[in-house]
Amino acid sequence: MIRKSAFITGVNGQDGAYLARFLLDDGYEVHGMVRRASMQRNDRIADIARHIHLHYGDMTDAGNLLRLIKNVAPQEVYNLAAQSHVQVSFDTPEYTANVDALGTLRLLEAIRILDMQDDCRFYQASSSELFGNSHAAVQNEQTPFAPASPYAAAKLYAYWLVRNYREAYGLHASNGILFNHESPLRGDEFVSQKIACAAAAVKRGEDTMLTLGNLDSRRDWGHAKDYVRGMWLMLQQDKPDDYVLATGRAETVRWFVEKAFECVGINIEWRGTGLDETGFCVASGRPLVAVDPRFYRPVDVGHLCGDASKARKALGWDAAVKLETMIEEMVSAQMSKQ
Ligand code: NDP
Ligand code: GDR
Repeated sequence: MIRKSAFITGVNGQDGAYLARFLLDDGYEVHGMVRRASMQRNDRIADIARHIHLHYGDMTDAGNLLRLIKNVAPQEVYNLAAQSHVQVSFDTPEYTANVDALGTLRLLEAIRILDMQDDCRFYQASSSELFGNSHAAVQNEQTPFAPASPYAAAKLYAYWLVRNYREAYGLHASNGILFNHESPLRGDEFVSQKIACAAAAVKRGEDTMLTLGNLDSRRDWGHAKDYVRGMWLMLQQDKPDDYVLATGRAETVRWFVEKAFECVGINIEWRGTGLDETGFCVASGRPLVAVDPRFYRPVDVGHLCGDASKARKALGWDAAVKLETMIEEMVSAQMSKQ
């Protein structure tokens, strides 16, 4: 039997690591692109690295991407590489645009120049950040976009390019408009992992204070392993399309803190408001959580909650992992780290 081949940019990121496992389990030949100067090295894929064909590359290097696509000749391309931190995009807007927007253009152009549009399917990691502050209570594929960061603006450019290459050149290219998804492999600088890490540290007896930005922000958090299955499903359809993947449930950052600390047997009580809001351990009275304006964004997206009806109907996709279960998994993974 001929094995299908897939090429994943950002293979050593959270989603890349889950997707690579998923595709290997399905019998794919998996190729992944990593940067020579990667900050996270290949820790997330250490256990499967020998089964993946790893290639050095960078989304800012068009010739490199062209050569990789030519040599690998994949049937499926998953474009997951990105400067993916929203707050960092305010500090590095041009770089974020270069990687997230122009990087996608370079990859699509490689496929077009090589005349591979009939042999290769393309997945683009689009984001619920496209909706920004659209003020819709629940967002779906029809909700107008209102990007509120350089990251979201760059992702919006990539989103439209994907639709344009689909219409102009007949490329099987799909956007997955994914709401937040987390896991024990989530980067330390994202709020879910930061909270899970702090809850475990307090449980271990460390003298630490969790400092956060906007506690009122509401997000629709799912589990990465459910979401990579959705990416794959999009590329198995006869026709390309754009799909929202979400759980349909939104909670605040404050709620996430309470649940994560409950996992280690600590109840949090909030006192004060705004910058003075502090989370105390109910049992000991010790302050454990404080607000630090350094983590405020110039503009924040206050409420994201997705409607994945289209993906449920067309792809048979659903978010299987319950939010509470995922938080327990993340805290427990942090507890087992020393
Ligand atoms: P991560 O930040 O965990 O991974 C990003 C990956 O991109 C890393 O492998 C990183 O490698 C790579 N990368 C960054 N810059 C470059 C570059 N210049 N050239 C090549 N590779 C690069 O993100 P996630 O796995 O969480 O997300 C995957 C994708 O999905 C991203 O595009 C993200 O924007 C998008 N997304 C994520 C959501 C989520 O909730 N997780 C929701 C919606 C969209 P390195 O080790 O070298 O830094
Ligand atoms: P997000 O995720 O910006 O939604 O982007 P993040 O976890 O960074 O923030 C979620 C919300 O929490 C608030 N927040 C904090 N965020 C961080 N990182 N650190 C803090 O200390 C903190 N305190 C409060 C934020 O203001 C925000 O409202 C993620 C990324 O994976 C993107 O790549 C992806 O596109 C979107 O999810 C969907």
